[in-house]
Amino acid sequence: MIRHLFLLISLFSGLLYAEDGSRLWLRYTAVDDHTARQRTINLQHSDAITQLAKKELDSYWRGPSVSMHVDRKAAHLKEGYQIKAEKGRIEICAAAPVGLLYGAYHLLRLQHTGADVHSLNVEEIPSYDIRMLNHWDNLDRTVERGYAGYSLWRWNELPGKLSPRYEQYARANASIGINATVLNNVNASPEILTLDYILKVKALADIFRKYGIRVYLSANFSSPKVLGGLVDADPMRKEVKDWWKNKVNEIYRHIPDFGGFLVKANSEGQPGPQDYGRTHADGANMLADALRPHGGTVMWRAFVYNPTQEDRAKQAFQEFVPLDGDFRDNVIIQIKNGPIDFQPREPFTPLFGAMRRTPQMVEFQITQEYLGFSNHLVYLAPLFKETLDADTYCSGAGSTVARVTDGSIWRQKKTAIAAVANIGEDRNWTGHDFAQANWYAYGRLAWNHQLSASAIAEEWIMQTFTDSSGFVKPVRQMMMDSREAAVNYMMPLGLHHIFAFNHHYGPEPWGDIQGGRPDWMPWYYHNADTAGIGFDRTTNGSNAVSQYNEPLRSVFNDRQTCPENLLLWFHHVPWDHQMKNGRTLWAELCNRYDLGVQTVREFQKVWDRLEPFVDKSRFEHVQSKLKIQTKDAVWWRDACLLYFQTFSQLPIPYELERPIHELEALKKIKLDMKHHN
Ligand code: BDP
Repeated sequence: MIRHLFLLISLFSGLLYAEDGSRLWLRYTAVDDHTARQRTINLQHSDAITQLAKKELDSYWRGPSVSMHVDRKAAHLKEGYQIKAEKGRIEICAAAPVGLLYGAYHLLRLQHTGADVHSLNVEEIPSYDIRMLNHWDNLDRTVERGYAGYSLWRWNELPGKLSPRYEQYARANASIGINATVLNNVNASPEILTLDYILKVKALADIFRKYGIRVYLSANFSSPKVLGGLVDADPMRKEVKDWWKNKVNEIYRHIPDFGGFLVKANSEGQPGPQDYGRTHADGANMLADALRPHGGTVMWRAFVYNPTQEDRAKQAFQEFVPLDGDFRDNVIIQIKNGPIDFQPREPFTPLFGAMRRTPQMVEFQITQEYLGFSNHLVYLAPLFKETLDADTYCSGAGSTVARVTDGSIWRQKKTAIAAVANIGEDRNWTGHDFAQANWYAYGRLAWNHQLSASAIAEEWIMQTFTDSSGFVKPVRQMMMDSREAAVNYMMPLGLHHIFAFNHHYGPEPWGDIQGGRPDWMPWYYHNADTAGIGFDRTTNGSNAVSQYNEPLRSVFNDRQTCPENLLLWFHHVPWDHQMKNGRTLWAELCNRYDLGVQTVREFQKVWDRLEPFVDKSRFEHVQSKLKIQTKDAVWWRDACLLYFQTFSQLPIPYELERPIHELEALKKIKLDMKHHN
């Protein structure tokens, strides 16, 4: 009888929640009346955020009674919280209302990861003040580098009609501590700043506020010209400054907690202050002055480069370091983790720690522009951690990127971290069910950059799938291995940017467009010739190594000491160079590509064995994605090895799988993907 009942219930809940991934890691089930009567959720406050915290616990908390209170005196907690559990009661204390909401989600996370909640002594203080997602969403609802369908923001329906997904989005973010969102693409349309759009943005901001999330916008530097009809957008002209002040005031009239602007200026064809002979600081400060009275912030991007003779990897440093100290204190320089562009592996950008008097923040990319879109299973927390834990040596050993940006080395008025979102309108939000883990992991690391990638993977798996160790262990291992696997089958040993032009999906190491920008061409980066392969960034080459502090400069500069996973980033290396394991460079390159392929084949085996643990639809979804990933890995390996072999003139080691493609056939593949550069 009980068995039947159970079956019925699971059938029913199966109907309620088709396993389409839409519930993300928030797969809470409502408590029944009996459980609810066993405990109380106490709260003295009446504001919307704390009421929401109470509602979440009322609905889903199965543990002992909880009382929550805001203690303004506990300011050191910032948006964090303390949780104490003893003698059958739990207390959550926070300095800000949103801290209680985060505390509530902390308890629910413990509940769903099988933790003991009867004895707790937790204090959580977020690593960064602003924990932000950047959406590259256009106003026509296409998403630049987005692989999960159209934009969530239905601009044509806003502000009148509100999709239920806006609130679900906010809740998912709040559950991992994300408190800021930039709604539109950094390649910004000026239109976003028209009153029409401000009212649409306001409608979203009104929903997000209850979840502690502030809205920011990407601003097009030419807006005063395009929208205001001014003759130019010169940041030193009073008329231009006034235009921005009025615009900012108008925004705050509708959105009193508006966060500020994100700006891509003088980069890849975007307008900026340099169009008028002004500096990045002049441009950023003008916007900062307009935002200051309202407490707003400018995130000014350091992703700038021009098709000059100079190594692209050096340009951000060259442009920004001389401006150190010139920026207002409500400007933060937003710096991509690597000096080129979100590659499978890059060293950290040397700008981190090079500006002592300028607030800095990291920008990661969650959307997998260079990592197989939403087709490849690539868990990104190890990549994020690699950057955050990298030592810049800017203030002695231990000056990690995390510490340079979280205010612990140099004080910053506000600290921040950002990542380009992978979210779209797909039912499962991110295209690949496992890409949800990257959104999740980013949020968790933005909250606490000390967490380990493996621990985050584990809690995500338990909440998203099941807590059975027969499932958790192998899946965690697969996730932990996945980033290195992608590096191996795409660009091992420090290779970078050998993607197909434009869409960045498949391999195109031979890529060359007559008259095209060299810094968008694969050969610019791999430099393969009969002597060897790699980009010489040593003191004899482009000298990018000199932008790093000692001892890194010397370590990177010497082929013998350079970490092998960055060897071809910093060196042009002869094919017969002997690697640490005794293989030649050529043999090692072949081995790495092969290892990448073998690893994803292994993922297929791991996943197939786990079928009993997973619902049918998600099982099949991931299974079919793994097939694509394996095919792509073979494609990558064959394309790169066959092409590089035309230079090395050496056989692929005979113990390795043989290529199954012809180079000439691979060269003909042209995918129809509509994205620029
Ligand atoms: C590159 C993307 C391009 C973005 C640019 C950016 O290919 O679509 O506009 O970065 O970050 O990775 O501005």
